[in-house]
Formats: sequence, C-alpha cells, structure tokens
Amino acid sequence: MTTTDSAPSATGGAEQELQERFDSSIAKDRRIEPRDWMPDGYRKTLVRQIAQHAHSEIIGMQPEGVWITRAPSLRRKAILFAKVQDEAGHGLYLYSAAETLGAERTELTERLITGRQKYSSIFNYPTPTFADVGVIGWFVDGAAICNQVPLCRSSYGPYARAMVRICKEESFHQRQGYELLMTMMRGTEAQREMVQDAVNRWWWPSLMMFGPPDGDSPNSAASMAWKIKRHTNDELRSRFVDMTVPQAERLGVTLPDPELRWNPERGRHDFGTPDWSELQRVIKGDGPCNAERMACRRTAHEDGAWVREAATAHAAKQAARGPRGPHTEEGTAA
Ligand code: FAQ
Repeated sequence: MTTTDSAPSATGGAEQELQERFDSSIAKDRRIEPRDWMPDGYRKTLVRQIAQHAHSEIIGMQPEGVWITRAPSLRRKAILFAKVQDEAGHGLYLYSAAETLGAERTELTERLITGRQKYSSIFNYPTPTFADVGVIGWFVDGAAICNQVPLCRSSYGPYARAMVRICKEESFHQRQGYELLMTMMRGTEAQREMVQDAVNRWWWPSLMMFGPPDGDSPNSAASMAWKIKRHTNDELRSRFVDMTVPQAERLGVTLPDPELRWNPERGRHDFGTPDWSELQRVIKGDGPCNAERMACRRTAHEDGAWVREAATAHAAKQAARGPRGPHTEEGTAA
C-alpha cells in the first residue's frame, strides 16, 4: 500500500506535487511539521489518535486518583500525587499537539464528554485495593511504554516530540508500580493475595489496551503506511507479554493464562486470546466504570467553568493593556 491509497487523491498539478513531496518525506523518514501540506486523511487520523490519547491520559487520572487520600503513607501519597499530576501534563501536551493540526481543545473536550470521541478501554475498570495502584503502574504504564516508545518515531513532529518526554515519565511510573508491588510481596500473606488478585483482574484488560487483533483493526494499514504507527497492535501486544513474563516470575505472581508458555521456535511467548467481545463492550460504553468515569469528567468540566472564564477575562485584559502591561521594564503597575 502506498501512502496515497487511503488519502484523497490529489488533483491538479500543484496538489499532485504537494502529494509527491509528502510521500517522499514519509518514504525518507522525514518529519511532517504543522506548516507542511498533508493529506486530509493523514490529518484526520492524527487528530483522532492524538485526541483519544489525550482523553485517555485525562480520564486515566481517575482510577488511581481515588487512592491519593487513602495511600498508606506520606511517601506513597507524594509519589501517587506526582504520578497523577504527570498524567494531567501528558494530556495537555497531547491536546497541544492536536491543536497544531487545527483541532480546538474545547471542541475535543466537548466530543469526549458527549461520548463522540473514545478514550482507552483500560480506564473503565475499578481499583478496589491499593494493589491496583501498583498493578496499573506495572501493567498499564508498561503497556503504554511498549505502545508509545515507537510513537517517538511517529512521522508527525509535534506528536513524536511530545512522546519523548511522556515516555520518560511513563518509565518512572512503571518502576514505581513494580516497586510498590515488590514491597507488598515482601509483606503479609494477605498483601500477597491482594497483589495476585489485582494481577488476575488487570492482565486481560491490559492486553486489550493494544487494540483489536490485526485482522480487525481498520485503521492500522493507513496508519502504518503513513508511519504514524510503527508496529501493528498484535506485534506490540506480543512484545508486552515477552517483557512482562520474567518480571512476573521475579515478583512471584502468576499471570492468569493457562496457555502462556515460551515457544523456543518462535523465540517468543505463546499466549491465550483475550475476550474481544469484552473489549468491544467496554469501547461502546458498557464497561464496569464507563458511566462513573464520564460523569466524573463532566462534573469536573462544569466545576471548572469559572476558571476558564476567569482565565479568558484575564487574557482579554492583558491584551487590551498591550505589551506595556503591569510588568514593564520600568516596573510600573498599570
Ligand atoms: N480502547 O483500527 P484500530 C496511558 C478503537 S494512555 C478504546 O486498531 P488504531 C497512559 C480505535 O480507536 C493509553 N478504543 O485503531 C496512562 C478505533 O476506533 P475509531 C492510551 C480502542 O487507532 C497510564 C477502533 O477501536 N494510549 O495508558 C482501543 O489504529 C496509566 C479500531 O481500532 C494511546 O492512545 C482501546 N484499547 O489503534 C495514563 C496510544 N483499541 O477511532 C494513566 C496511542 C482500539 O476508528 C495511567 N494510540 N480502539 O472509532 C494508539 O496507539 C492507537 O490508537 C491504538 C488503536 C493502538 C490504541
């Protein structure tokens, strides 16, 4: 497939030339920047993926956020607080990246809270125990790293650059989760059971984070041709399994898959099939916590209206004052 197959065909000499220049940049692994011409399909795919990614970071603050006040020590509270704050930051970089493509953040938020745009299925599962915080760090941030490190080489410059910092922070997040679980595994029998229970509940949903199997992934072909995605959903899922199995052994937990075993011929692990009907149900809004997550996001948006109004009024005031505002070189207050 060429990069033009799924893009609207360029008509006319000038547009044809632009299309050729775009194709050549993609072929040579050059970055596409906001000022560059790009096919409509490329722009739309990026806005869709980046917006869903940003929404996931923001909704993703909720499952762990509820543990900030209940974390068992000041140290754990401070760590969790910093992690959840990082997720907010990731959301903001990503909304900014989407804005470079002409998308309005207000419009994207509106689409999220009215259910017209998706966020990751993984954040629709509950976090009943503190071990869930550790397992989210280990599995969910681990899966995010597998999926997002290749996105640092994504063809769209602002997205790729945002991913560099995000991935560094996700690495910290993954390690804090693993360290938390290690500590619990060195604790009491009840704590070890709590970790195993959380592992049992999060394993399959974490595999589903990578998206549907390749045969049912309508967006992959175009995204790979455009080098937005560098690997297929199944390839990244498989890498995650290979990375996680030795970590589980070291931790002393069992991954809940009787089909999981090393395949020496393939040099990879074989593993069972996730329940794809569950993924579809959760994506369509029927997961254990979809309604709760959306209600919480809507309330936060409504409660934040006065902040947005105050910030807009402040910006208008500053603009009306012109460049010589209250903090001029002379230090005079207007
Ligand atoms: N959940 O054709 P494909 C994080 C949708 S951030 C919901 O394969 P594509 C950090 C898909 O959008 C986690 N929907 O699609 C954190 C498409 O729908 P559409 C988020 C899903 O785009 C950690 C349809 O199904 N990460 O964890 C899911 O080529 C801890 C068909 O699928 C990203 O967003 C799903 N799991 O591949 C925060 C990474 N899977 O739009 C807090 C960037 C698929 O056609 C705490 N995104 N869908 O209506 C990607 O890499 C890709 O978009 C995929 C999906 C791989 C997610």
